[in-house]
Amino acid sequence: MADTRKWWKEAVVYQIYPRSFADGNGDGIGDLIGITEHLPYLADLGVDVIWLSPIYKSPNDDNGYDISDYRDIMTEFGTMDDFDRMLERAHSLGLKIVMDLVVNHTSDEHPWFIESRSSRENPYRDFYIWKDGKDGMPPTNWQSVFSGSAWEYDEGTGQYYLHCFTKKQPDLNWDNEKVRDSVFDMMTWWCEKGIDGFRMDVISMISKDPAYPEGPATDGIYGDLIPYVANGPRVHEYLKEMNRRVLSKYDIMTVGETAGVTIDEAKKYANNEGTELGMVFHFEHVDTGATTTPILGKWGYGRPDLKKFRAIMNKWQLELEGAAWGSLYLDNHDQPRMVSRFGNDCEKYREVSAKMLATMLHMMKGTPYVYQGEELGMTNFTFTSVSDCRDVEEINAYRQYVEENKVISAEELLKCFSAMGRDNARTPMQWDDSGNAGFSAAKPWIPVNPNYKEINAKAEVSDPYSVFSYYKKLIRLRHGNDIIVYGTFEPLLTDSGDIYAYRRHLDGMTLTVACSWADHDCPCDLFESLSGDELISNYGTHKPGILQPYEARAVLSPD
Ligand code: TEU
Ligand code: CA
Repeated sequence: MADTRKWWKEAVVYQIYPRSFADGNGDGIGDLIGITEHLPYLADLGVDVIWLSPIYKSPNDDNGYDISDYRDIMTEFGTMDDFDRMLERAHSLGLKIVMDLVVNHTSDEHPWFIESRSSRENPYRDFYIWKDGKDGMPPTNWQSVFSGSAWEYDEGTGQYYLHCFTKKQPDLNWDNEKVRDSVFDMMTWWCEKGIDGFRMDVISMISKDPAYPEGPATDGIYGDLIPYVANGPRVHEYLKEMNRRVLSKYDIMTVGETAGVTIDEAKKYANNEGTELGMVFHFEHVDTGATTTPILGKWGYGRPDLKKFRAIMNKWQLELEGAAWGSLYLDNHDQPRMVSRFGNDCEKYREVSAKMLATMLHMMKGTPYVYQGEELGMTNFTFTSVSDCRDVEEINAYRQYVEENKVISAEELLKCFSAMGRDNARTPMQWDDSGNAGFSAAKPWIPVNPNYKEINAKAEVSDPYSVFSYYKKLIRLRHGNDIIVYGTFEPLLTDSGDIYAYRRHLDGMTLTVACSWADHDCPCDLFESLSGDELISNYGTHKPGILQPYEARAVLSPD
């Protein structure tokens, strides 16, 4: 089925991590007033949609991904009035607002869970997943994503509840239709408020394998839970029901964060018939990095290999064609900074490699996502003490691997955090070169990256050669050229160890894109015989037959 035109296919999305974006009331924590004040900055950048990481009432065990009231705002972020003002201001600037929908789990402080754990007979008992232990052990060997068992024993009622993430994030039981009714009511309530869509947190995990089998061993103590919780037997049934009962009634954008998704599954979640979600995030390309593996799991780091990375990206580009819509991202609040990881954040190459990666991504097919600070070329942070870390994933890993199992030294694990940790993306937005990077008058909740004096929005907005100005141009190009949105994808130079190149095709036109991942000149003759317009490049002058270090070019020409 051919691509039907949709506003969200033509859009560029900007992700805000509210805690770290802008502090409006001077307490060191970002908030809704801070966001509202900076909306003109986003309108200037030219993005269409803002995705807000969770802003609901939460005890913040996982920075808002643990919700205790879906219809209220986190105290630190402001009030529902602040939200309404922000939404109105955004709409008046032509910006849409997409909410993060976290419904695989709630907080253990959500009234549903408080009821559920109060007794086995409570009407809310079946809102969550409770099981008996096996010989004094948890029901299965599953390890939670954030270390330790995925099951927590509840003294009061003598059973275990499932939590795929922290023990303060109990999983909802989607097999219970009352859970689905409650979630769909809540979603309708937000849609009626006028929001423009949902990003759905780990929505691929809402249907569990009813057999609850043991997982394949991970580190000797625990087993992997992903095969039994991701893409489960009823997930598509539930999403179709959600679509029928809520999504189809509004002209909204939806994107599923689908942990463990394969291409075949993605074709179902984001099918072009529109019976489930608009698009999905997959993880294959951001899981390519680990060339050094001091310990298990995500903590292996090392520069990703272009060949592997390209093979994954190309496969998704080609296989989703005509079947489903994709999303394009390298950065988000769960990933290290892309310029540090895939580019080169040394002084000489930071800007040019950030622009190269942006070109590579924004000229592909799919809806691009820009994560706050990415448009400035913000970099990773160097963690030298666990006291600088705020992420529950890092803190738990430190406890498990350094303090308890002693499988890695503190120094080595901090190196892993500096390369791969989620806190890299969560340091405050760098607005200007004043104290705390202009993020807050008070001490920020998480350290500021000391490079804010050189890397900040104030300096970049007025500089036509900045990373910011380059993103502005990329976004404008997408809005003005259907070929960037709807053109088909053709891989080029698939054996090259240095250059990522491809073509896009639409209506007798060809867009040729080449991006160098190398810090030296590389031969490339793709542009020599083309007569067309250069849409964008991160270099002012070119060398014939050569791509210079991290050079990127996109040229539009007739077929
Ligand atoms: O992430 C879920 C997920 O599958 C991963 O991105 C995971 O968080 C990461 O690999 C850990 O390193 C979502 C949210 O984006 C994340 O911030 C939350 O912590 C998580 O769900 C639980 O809600
Ligand atoms: Ca604040």
